[in-house]
Amino acid sequence: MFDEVVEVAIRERVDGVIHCGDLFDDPEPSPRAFYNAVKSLKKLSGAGIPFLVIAGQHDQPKRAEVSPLKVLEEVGVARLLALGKPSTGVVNLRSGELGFTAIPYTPPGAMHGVLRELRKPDTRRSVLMAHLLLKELNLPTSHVSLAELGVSGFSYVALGDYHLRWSTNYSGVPVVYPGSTEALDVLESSDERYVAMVDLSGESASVSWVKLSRFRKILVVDNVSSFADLQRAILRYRLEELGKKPMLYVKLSPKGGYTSSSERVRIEQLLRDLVRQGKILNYRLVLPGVEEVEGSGVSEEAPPPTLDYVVYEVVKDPELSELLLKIIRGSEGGEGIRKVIDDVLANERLVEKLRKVVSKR
Ligand SMILES: [Mn+2]
Repeated sequence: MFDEVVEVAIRERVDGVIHCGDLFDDPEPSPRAFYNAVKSLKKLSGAGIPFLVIAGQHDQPKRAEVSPLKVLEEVGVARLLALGKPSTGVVNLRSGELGFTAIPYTPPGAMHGVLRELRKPDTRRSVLMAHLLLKELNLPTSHVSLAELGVSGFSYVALGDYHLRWSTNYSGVPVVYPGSTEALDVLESSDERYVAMVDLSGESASVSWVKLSRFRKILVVDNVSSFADLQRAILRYRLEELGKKPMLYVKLSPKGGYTSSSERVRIEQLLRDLVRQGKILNYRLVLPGVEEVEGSGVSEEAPPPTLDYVVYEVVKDPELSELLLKIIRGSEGGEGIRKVIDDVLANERLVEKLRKVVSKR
């Protein structure tokens, strides 16, 4: 986790830590997230190591709110190099001057204008920091190539936005996505997280990797067809032995006994209990019929959700979502709507549930 990055920085006595955006996952972080960030960054500044950061889209507040990075700068634990538009300048590190050009998250439409006006620093060594997805990553949301970015002349190119480790060398300049320090999605459930150690003392930059160990794991439980299935899988994972509460990603099998509502209710209950008991951080339950997310890359565009998924996400209750789906499909000419309503009225427990949902609105 980020705290471990700070420990590495202090242990390795680095000159500075650079972060290329999305330090926070939310432009309005929780007090807990703020507290953790300030606590870690204070250790860093206490050790005389500057923290240089640019904004990702998650650090850029919508409307006229204050960016959380601005708050960190105000309390003196970060230096915000670029928030809404690019900047070029020089920072003084223990080892001397470091020139920088910083490109915060920029909407695709504005990117080419930004690149045309980009200036390079006039220093012996310099870093290009940018929050963007390179075309070279081959993602549907990529829109800038290394050639368009114009990396020649920089000593090092530090990139953010892509959550997995990726690096290349472009006409002698190392170009690096170190990846996120935490996995945020099941697509990133690779078991490896790194920080890049960059040495700019020589003629050309050299990069080495430090592997992190304390990141959060995402446990995937596939093909669950019954409550017992899930229970067994969870026992196998030995949750209490993992250093950090994991996230649990549970996929129900399309041909399981879970199709009886009571089985799904039990599965959900178990997952909620695990959260309440502090054994997992959260969970994601995927019902069959939800399109599989394909590929191993990270896409910011989720696949179009199915009706089942949308309804489930709204009510967060398997039994109620099944009922609503019946009603919706019944009105499309499937099972008669009258019969669905009669069934509901015959089920007192369900009527009570519905009453609660309605009274909450
Ligand atoms: Mn981003």
